[in-house]
Amino acid sequence: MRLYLINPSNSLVSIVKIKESRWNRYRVWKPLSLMVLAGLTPPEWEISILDENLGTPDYRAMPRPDLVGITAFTSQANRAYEVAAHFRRLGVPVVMGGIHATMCLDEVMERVDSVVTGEAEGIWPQVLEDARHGSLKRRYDGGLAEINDVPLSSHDLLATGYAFGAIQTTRGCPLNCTFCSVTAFNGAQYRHRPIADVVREFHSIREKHVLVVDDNLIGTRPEHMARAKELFRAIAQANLRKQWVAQATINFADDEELLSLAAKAGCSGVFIGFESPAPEGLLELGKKFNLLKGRDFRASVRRIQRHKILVAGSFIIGLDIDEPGIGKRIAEVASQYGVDNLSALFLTPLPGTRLWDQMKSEDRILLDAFPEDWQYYTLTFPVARYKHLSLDGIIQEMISCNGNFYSMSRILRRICSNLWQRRKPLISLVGNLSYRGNIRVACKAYAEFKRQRGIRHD
Ligand code: B12
Ligand code: SF4
Repeated sequence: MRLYLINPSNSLVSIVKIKESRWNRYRVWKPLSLMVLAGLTPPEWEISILDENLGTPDYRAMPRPDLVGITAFTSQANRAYEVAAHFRRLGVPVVMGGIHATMCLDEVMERVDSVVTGEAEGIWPQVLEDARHGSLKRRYDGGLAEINDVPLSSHDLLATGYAFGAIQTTRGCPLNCTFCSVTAFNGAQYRHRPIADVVREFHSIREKHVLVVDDNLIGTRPEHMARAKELFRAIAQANLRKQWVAQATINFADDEELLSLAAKAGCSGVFIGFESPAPEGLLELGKKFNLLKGRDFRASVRRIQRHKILVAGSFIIGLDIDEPGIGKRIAEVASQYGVDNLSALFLTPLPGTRLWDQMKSEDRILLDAFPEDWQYYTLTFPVARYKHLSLDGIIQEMISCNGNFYSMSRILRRICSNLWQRRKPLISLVGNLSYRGNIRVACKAYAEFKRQRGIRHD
């Protein structure tokens, strides 16, 4: 039995455009969901994982599979349907799962043979068994998986072509920010995998650099942090010689022992969601957590960096409180905080989020010709009506934000400070040049987006 597991690409996503900016090579990440599915698949299936981010396979030249499984974020849904249509025309049954299938069940049901909602661990073997007997059901629901039963992913199936491996150690987030789908999809309870499993899986990853995909590796409560410390101790003891990056909330900065253990375990960088330079912005996004303890963000960033861990900060443009000038303000604030990289994203109502419900009820979702318009739900295009910013206006804010933060003079200043503090100047340089290179790619994409939508410069 031959199984294809496919990660569809979205050609509008700049980080997969390696030809246009070679630095993007370092930012194409492995589709971990498909490696998890492969790990759950019994040996009688011959599995190929096809990641279109590395180039579109010539499906017509490939042997006919018995089953196709497709994963998709919302931004990949369009392409997922094209791939599904191709295989269905050949009479091959297609199953789709992942975040988009879960949040937009009806739309997906119309376009594939079977949909799996929720996490796959508890249900995938059943789906395969039914497929083998030609009795696939239209819908399966995996719900939330029993985290102790998450098997080791099949990392060997996607061994080349990536700068980073990928691993997951926890699922779920209690914070439920308005714009984020994680709480809706993975639940509010913070669930962690057994540490021994994580260490064993780390061993099976060939890449020296690894992305820990957890939404918040350290959690929010003291017991979460105690577990993170235990994990870091175990990774350090295993002497894996890996460098890894992860996502965390800003409280990562509050515990010296945690930081020191993370660094010893190989943590080289952390993505932190600062989201808005204004406290009212954080309240609007439901991220009150960042406001706790009257935090000094600059001092927090410094504390992390002292352990030679790079900090990438993420901010959102397009909040109801955001007015013209917000792009430059974010660039200034991110520079003041001292982050090594800035990732600015457009406020985007993703299906299943509180923001989606709110914007839908206020009739503010502008790009709503679905499924075609899903391709723009990459957080790198404006898709809604923003309170104080027109579509052209918000695009100009984004260009100003990135142009400002990634000006050559600012990059040089950051790299000098990295050199001075012996904090991975080379990695920081690659990150900065990758973002800078993508400004050009983004401007081209905005011009095309505006042309298609008939938007004129304000
Ligand atoms: C790692 C990650 C990335 C990596 C992607 C790596 C990759 N190639 O997959 C990078 C950094 C590139 C990335 C990019 C983006 N991401 Co992202 N990302 C994540 C993150 C943090 C983890 C994903 C992951 O690997 N999880 C671990 C695996 C095991 O879980 P899983 O994917 O959910 O898979 C399970 C189930 O969904 C199911 N399943 C999944 N696929 C399938 C398929 C079948 C057939 C079956 C049966 C089951 C099944 O089974 C799996 C096991 O239980 C998630 C948050 C999250 N917690 O999921 C956000 C998340 C998926 N990203 C999100 C977004 C918005 C994006 C971007 C659009 C914007 C951005 N800048 O972040 C881009 C677009 C990428 C694109 N190509 O279009 C949103 C997606 C929401 C949505 N409705 O689409 C999420 C949920 C975060 C959020 N804030 O809401 N992302
Ligand atoms: S943005 Fe981060 S902190 Fe907020 S709900 Fe999502 S994962 Fe949790």
